[in-house]
Amino acid sequence: MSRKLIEGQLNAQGMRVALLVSRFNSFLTSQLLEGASDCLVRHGASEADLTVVWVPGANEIPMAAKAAAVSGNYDAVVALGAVIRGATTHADLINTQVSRALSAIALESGVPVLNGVVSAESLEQGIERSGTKAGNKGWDAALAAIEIVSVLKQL
Ligand code: INI
Repeated sequence: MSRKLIEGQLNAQGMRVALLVSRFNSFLTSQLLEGASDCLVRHGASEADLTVVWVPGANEIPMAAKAAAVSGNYDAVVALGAVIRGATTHADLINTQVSRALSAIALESGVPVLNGVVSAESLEQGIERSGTKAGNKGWDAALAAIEIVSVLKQL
């Protein structure tokens, strides 16, 4: 008997996604938003099925993520933020709290919540991860959203 295999299809057609974006470091997060939207649309999502939600900072992303996840309106929630370590004393705390909260919301709600929050040591590193030489973490999170939504549909 052959093994059963479940793997994600990278097709975002009909996928409804909430894109949560923090205004803090918006020159970076706006690039993450462009990367995430571009990824979803290029994989078949319709612009009309994407909802962009701006929140003050990374700390506020989980609150909006919870509301979006339990609303029943979205197949996935993609969190986009940028926390620069050199710029604040509490960056580690923000990163830890946000990533734990996002995982908990996904598990509790059953709706995938993808973490596209850039955590960088410096502004330069933040720029590198927001659409320059180290790619675009927004795109990566959106692609992971497409894949996991497809996997969960098959389980
Ligand atoms: N918010 C961020 O999204 N990135 C940061 O780097 C950051 N720093 O450096 O402090 C940041 N702080 C604001 C925070 O997310 C909240 O908006 C604020 O604390 C109000 O709750």
